[in-house]
Amino acid sequence: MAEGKLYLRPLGFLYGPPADAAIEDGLALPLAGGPIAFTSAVVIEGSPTNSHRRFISVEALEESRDADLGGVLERVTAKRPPFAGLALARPTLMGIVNVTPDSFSDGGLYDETEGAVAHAAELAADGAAIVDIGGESTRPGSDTVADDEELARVVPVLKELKGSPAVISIDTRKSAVARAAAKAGARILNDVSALTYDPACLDVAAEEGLDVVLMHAQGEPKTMQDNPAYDDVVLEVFDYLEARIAACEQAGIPRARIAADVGLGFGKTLAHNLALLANTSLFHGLGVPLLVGASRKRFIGGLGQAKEPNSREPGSHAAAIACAAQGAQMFRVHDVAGSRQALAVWRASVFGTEN
Ligand code: 7PJ
Repeated sequence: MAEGKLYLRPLGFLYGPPADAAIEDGLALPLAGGPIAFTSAVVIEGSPTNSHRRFISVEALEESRDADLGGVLERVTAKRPPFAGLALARPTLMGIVNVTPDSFSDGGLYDETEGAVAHAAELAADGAAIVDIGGESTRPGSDTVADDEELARVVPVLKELKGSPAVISIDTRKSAVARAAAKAGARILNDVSALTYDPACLDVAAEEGLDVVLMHAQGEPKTMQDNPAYDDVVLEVFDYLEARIAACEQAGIPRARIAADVGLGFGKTLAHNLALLANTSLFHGLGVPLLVGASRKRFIGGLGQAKEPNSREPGSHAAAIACAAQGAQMFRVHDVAGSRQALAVWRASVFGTEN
């Protein structure tokens, strides 16, 4: 048997009254303290290069709860405090607002600012609890943008969004942008490099009191899809995010202000993305809320034969539901109204009630 670290992948999910009854009877445990229960799990022991898996019921898990298993079980089941003031009791949407130059418009920055502000207001009206403002494309193949350029794109938008009902998130890897965004009212720092591209982001988040989303990526946007490789993508992404959470805590960002994201499409093949999606529940072992960013990504285009990004909505909704069914709390999406509808109908159907 492989000796080493223990990971827990909760399975056998229950929703609504059966979940409450099974928890009461000691046959299930709550997933991240939320309304979903799990009745079994895969215990993974070892490391990304050498691991052993065994299937176990929650009853047996409770009986064999030793010191090692107890730690991960506590993190998997504990209730999460609100993130950026949001309770997360039901699927929470982060609407995407890109403030990157539109090649079909020659209106300059004024038009871009107005367009982004209007788009953010629309997403908030559609039900986005969070709007994520980004001035640097980090899609595969993208080049980096200079600090000044990124600041010029996002700061006017953030200033206009003061007083918005949505929580404002800044999607950046740069400390200067994160600092300016915090001063202009942003509450969340969403960093696709998990505060590694510019380590000063750690201090900015701590000093400004920003909540942070830590996302895993392998490599740089320009080249990350060239040849992504892992021994075990699920365990490696878990270990990475766990280490980044520890780095944040050390820098003075409390765990209650951290969320984690596996980074679908960021240095990942189709097989890697699918392994991460199928193992979403394992990431509750990080002890923080989970954010999923599947919306319109290339892997959906491949699976769904949908070449145009805006034709990938049905697949995007399906991926979000698959993750919500495993207890993921937040979803970064383009189509807020459609996602809201898909998740509301899924939720009402499995819980058997509108509320
Ligand atoms: C993500 C992101 C994601 C988080 C982008 C795109 C590429 N931030 N920023 N998670 N993706 N947290 O939207 O296709 O998946 S940019």
